[in-house]
Amino acid sequence: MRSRSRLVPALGAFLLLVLAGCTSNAPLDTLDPAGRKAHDIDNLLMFVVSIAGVIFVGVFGALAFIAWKFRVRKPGSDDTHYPGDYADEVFPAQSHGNFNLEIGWTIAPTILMTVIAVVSLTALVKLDDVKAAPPDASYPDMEVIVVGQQWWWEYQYYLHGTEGATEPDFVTADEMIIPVGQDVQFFTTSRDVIHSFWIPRLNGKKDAAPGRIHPWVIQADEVGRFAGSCTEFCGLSHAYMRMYTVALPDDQFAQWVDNQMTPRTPLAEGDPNYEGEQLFIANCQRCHVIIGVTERNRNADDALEPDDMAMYGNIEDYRDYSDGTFTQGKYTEPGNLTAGAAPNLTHFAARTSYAGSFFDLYPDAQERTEAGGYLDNAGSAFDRGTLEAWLRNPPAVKPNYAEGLRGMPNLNLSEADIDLLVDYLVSLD
Ligand code: HEC
Ligand SMILES: [Cu+2]
Repeated sequence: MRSRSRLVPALGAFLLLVLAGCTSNAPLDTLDPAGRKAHDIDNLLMFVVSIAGVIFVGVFGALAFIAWKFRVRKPGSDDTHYPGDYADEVFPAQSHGNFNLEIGWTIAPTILMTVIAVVSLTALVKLDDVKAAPPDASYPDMEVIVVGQQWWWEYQYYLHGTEGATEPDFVTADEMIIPVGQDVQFFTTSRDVIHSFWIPRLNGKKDAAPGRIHPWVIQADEVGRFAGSCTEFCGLSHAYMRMYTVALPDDQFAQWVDNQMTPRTPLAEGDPNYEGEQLFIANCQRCHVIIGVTERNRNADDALEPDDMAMYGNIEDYRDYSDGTFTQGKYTEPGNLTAGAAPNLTHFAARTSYAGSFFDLYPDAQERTEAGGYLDNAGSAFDRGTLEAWLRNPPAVKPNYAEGLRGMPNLNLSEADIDLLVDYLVSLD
């Protein structure tokens, strides 16, 4: 009775853990590889697991068999009777030492471990090759700098490589878009603490550390929207720091790039979103960039307010490192294109999720992308209520530390202003 009373809660806890793996809002599926590197990892896993599986079944099968076969029997059967303390128990013949058996169970595991080591090391060396294979792509030199920060990811696209470039061609957040089938060379880094970039269906994990640039490569076999998650504990909202990598057919990728490269023009008075844009300029441009609209881009030479600089506190630290430590890649300080510590919103409504991909802007995005319609946001219903809630009080829906310049603060906007801002934001396609 006592052992059962412990077993039930233990089993319950175990089942809950198993169930947690079934979450459908951001499936992190390591067993369903969809990229070159993920296949290499999966092959290694399957190889080791099948050997381990056979051994598991053998050992535990033998254990179960022996436990059953030599269970305590009623005395008086034909087995040898051991005249010890347990006079009523029946023991099998006892033996000590078996040369062949001992040699066997030394050599067999040694051979097995060697085989596993060779296969693992071969796979590791292969995985350690983080150079993109020569692509037959429309952007053969494209490189992306992936910047982790508390608690979202920024992507700086260099269509012609980082070498010699001073600024990325464009900057986006939350969702990294890649052309399907092709290797994309990217580099991870961080603005604050250590994060780790992980899209389980496409590749393993890569740390994003401040002051360092880590090369990494990603590729997807099929068109899709592949969920990921920050996988290095990075503070308060670590659990809500997610991302997607979206693989598009070549022509759609080019279309997406064209759109991202297009700056906005300030709206004319009388435009239905004119008021929303003015509210944005008044309330939001001290942190966010909209290319063509916000101050930082209209006059790049403008000195930033001290308040703004505070938002970039860690970038100063970063500069100190940047002289000696960097061997590859570039990292853009807040300038025309990077917003610093807040997402660039120039094409906010061209993404399908926001705030570290914790909220879906378009709830149908997953199925739509798989059906080839990632770019069709304009024709889909967006989740207005959640976006309103975000503007009403960000820390209430995604914990942050805005007073320490981590995350978006509550700006105490009126309901009317929130309405206008939401209309404006979803017009930024
Ligand atoms: C003090 C700086 C600051 C101000 C001012 C600010 N934001 Fe933000 N905003 C942030 C930060 C930081 C994030 C990223 C938060 C996260 O993902 O957890 C963010 C995220 C967002 C996002 C999600 C973007 C994405 O793609 O993930 C939207 C939308 C947004 N802000 C809109 C606004 C609007 C509208 C205003 C003005 C009313 C505004 N913000 C003012 C700092 C700011
Ligand atoms: Cu993180």
